This record gives sequence, C-alpha cells and structure tokens, in this order.
Amino acid sequence: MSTDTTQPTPTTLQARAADSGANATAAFRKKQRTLEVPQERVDAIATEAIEALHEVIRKHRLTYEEYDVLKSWLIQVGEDGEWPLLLDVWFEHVVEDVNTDHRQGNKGSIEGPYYVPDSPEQGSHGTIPMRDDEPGEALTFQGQVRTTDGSALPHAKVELWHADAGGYYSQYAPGLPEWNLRGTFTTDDEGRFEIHSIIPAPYQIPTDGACGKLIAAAGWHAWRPAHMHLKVSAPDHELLTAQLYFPGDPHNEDDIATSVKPELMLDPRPAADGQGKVVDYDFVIDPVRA
Ligand code: MBD
Ligand code: FE
Repeated sequence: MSTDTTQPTPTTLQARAADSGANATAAFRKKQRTLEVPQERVDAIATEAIEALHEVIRKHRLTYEEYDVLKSWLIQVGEDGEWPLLLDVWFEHVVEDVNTDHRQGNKGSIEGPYYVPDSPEQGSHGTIPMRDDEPGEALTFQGQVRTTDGSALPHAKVELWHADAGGYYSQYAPGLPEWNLRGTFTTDDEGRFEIHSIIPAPYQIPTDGACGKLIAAAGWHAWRPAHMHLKVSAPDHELLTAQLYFPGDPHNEDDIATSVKPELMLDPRPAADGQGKVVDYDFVIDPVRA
C-alpha cells in the first residue's frame, strides 16, 4: 500500500514508548501463568543460551565499556516496559515456527505485544468497533473457516485486531476508544464471516524507547508492514494466530519482526460500490492431535 495513510490521526496523541511499553507489560502480567518445567530442561536451555552469548562476547572481544553500556541498555528495556516488545519483535517468530510446523492448515504468524482477549462480539457479518469518523480506507474482509478435511466450521471464532490509519493500537496508545479496531466474530452456519473495517497503516516500533535506541544504533529501520492480527479458533481445533499483509508495502520484504510469509499476503480488490476494498481469505485450521 502507499504510505500516504501513515500520518497520525488528528484525534490520536503521540504515543510514547514508555506508555505503550508499560501497557504491554501490564497486559502481559494479566495473562502470565506459572509452569512446571523439568529441571533438566531448564538446565539445558539456560546453559546453552548462556554459552551462545559467551561465544558472541569472545568473537567480538566485548570491551568493558561496551559491557557497561549493555547493562544500562538492558535496565532501560525494563524501565521502558519494552520486554514484551523486544521479545515479540526478535524472538517470537522462532517460537511460532517450532510450535506450528506440524500443521497442515493455514500458516500462522506471531501474536505480538498488542493482543487483548474478550473483544466485543459482533456476530458473523458485522463491523469492527471503530469511531464514527474513523480515518482510513474501508476494507471488507470476508471468508470461510474450514477444518483440514475441507468441511466448513460453523460458529468458529475469528478475533481481529489491528492498528488504525495512524499506526496506533487501542489500549496501547492514548486517545483511542477502548475497543477501537478490536472485535470478535463468529462464523455462520456455513462457516462464513464478513467483517467491515479499515486498512491499517504500517507500524513503527516506538523510536524513543530502548528498542528504538538499539535500532538506531545498529542502523536498522523500525517498521513492520501494515498488518491485521487474527486468532481463529473452534472446539477441538488448534488455535490459529495469524497476521495478514497487504501487497506493495515497502516493508513486506524486511519486516523488523520477521513475520511475513507469502501465504499471509492478501489480494484486495476495489469494492463493487466504490467504497474502499474487498478481500477474501479463508482459514483452514488443524484438529487437535490425538
Ligand atoms: C506490532 O504491531 C506487532 O504486531 C509486533 C509483532 C511487534 C510490534 C508491534
Ligand atoms: Fe501488530
């Protein structure tokens, strides 16, 4: 898509890293649970992770000055609340890969830091919660949810959340209604859904926090291509967490979060009534393994 939709929306105040970071950290604390991991597994993973970093230190002969800067930076990641952001941007895609590579159904993608459960229920054919004057190009997103044998899944749940036309997520940027551009849809008797929303803008990682500092110091860019997040679920099926992307985005090829896959590219077309775009996308989800 063109980048002319990336200006902040007039009603949105500038998001600050410390705010969106703190929100992401607070949201994660709510979902956090404890888990008994066998001692041998903790030992193996921790030992190998530590040794992998020793290798990097030796290879680059890290100086004491650099070691101190690294310490300060790690402290700042926590102070800015950016651990969820950092982990989801640079590590979650590998976790996603090893946990879904057995699937026969749809390719998924990472959840990222901005999911909120229990968004408002909007039926099978409906409009995602948005402002009356929501900026951005209208998008009708429609499709069917099926199981791997091809049969339709009625009453499957399709949760959708995405940034607005300024690149801001509700509950993580100031000035937006609580559930803006977050909704839960349920497929009809034929497994179909039809969702009215707007096309989100590309997303820029906050540049004023610790992650932004690293990005600038390393000479990287801070962009994720425009994307919509989804969770598709049905009883006795594995939860599919996915993102869908728009053709032509300059960052589809170099997403900072390494989460674009060719199977996740949408193919929107102009709507028949001239109001924005329409796109079809079906989901095939895997039955839970016996
Ligand atoms: C996002 O919107 C996102 O999806 C990810 C993975 C990381 C940062 C911001
Ligand atoms: Fe996102």
